[in-house]
Amino acid sequence: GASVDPSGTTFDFAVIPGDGIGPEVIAEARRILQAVLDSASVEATWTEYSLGASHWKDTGETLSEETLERLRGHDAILFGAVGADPQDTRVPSGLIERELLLKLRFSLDHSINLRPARTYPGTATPLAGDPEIDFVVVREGTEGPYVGNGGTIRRGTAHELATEVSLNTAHGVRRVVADAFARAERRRGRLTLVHKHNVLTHAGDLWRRTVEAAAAEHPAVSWDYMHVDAATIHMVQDPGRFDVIVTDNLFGDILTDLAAAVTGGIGLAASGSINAEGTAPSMFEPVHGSAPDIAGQQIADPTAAVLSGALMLQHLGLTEAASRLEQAVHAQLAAWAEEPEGSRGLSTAQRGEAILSRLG
Ligand code: GGG
Repeated sequence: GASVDPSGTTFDFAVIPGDGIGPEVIAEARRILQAVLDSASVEATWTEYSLGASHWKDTGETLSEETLERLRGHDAILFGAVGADPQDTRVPSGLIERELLLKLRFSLDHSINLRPARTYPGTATPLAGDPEIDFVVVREGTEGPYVGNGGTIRRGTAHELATEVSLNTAHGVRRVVADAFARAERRRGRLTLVHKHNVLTHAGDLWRRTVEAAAAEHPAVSWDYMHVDAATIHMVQDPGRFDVIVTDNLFGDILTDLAAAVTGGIGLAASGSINAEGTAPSMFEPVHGSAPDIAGQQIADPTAAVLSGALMLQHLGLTEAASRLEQAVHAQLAAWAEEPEGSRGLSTAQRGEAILSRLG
């Protein structure tokens, strides 16, 4: 978002720590965010919401209309991770992801899923020559094949038929493409449309024409087109070529996992689910899940949650606070990179403490 003068404004945050390691990493993100906001003299209130698999087991609520309405009133949502332990057969598979996480993204019209992919000091990529990577994937968040536009007939028979129709609207494509061009303008001025328009000709045509129209309005941005299969190769062989990638919901889902892998892991991957028109709060969360296998042990890395907090500040126009926070993370990662043991053996809270100490 554009920079704002935060004096006299109180930011009203909702926090959903969730399940597993969610509460552990969010506790660190929250105290670091509070410190950054304090030193910028920005007032903030935090309202914690108990939601997730544990909450569902306790109360039967996945996400009620009443909770959704309360969430709508906040400026932004900081989200940890949700999901049941797969061993726990009491929680139906996918219930929490569908009825909480996807419901939030659809109900709050999170049309833009933002996932920066970058290397940090000391993070080893699995790629030859450890290249420096810094691109952002702008994934459409409310359309494509994820809308539940399908059905099944003759289920269980040899002639079963299932459809899952991808939905692409001019409005939906236009707003994500506009966001991506605006980001490219603020970055290195390059945009890549990723699709598969040689096969998915109808949706591909809409995406391509939309990008062409937007390009005419953003002459400072140069753009190219890449088939999604080619994009996976380039992301591994030459990721430095990308600046902003814009793509649909499904391709974006897959590409952002690949992007997290090539940049050195999911432990640092942050994301924002953004309401483009500002009609409901945007939500910021680490890409990682609830990791029930390591929950409660204080060994999870809170960095992705902290960096998601930085994205939240950036989105709210608190640009200086966001870059101070990012710089603190960089400085601490660089310091660990110089130490023989690095951050090995440090608890979640010790890692948070270390980043906090870099805020100066
Ligand atoms: N922060 C992302 C998130 O919570 N995603 C849901 C998810 O992946 N759940 C499955 C899991 O926690 O393993």
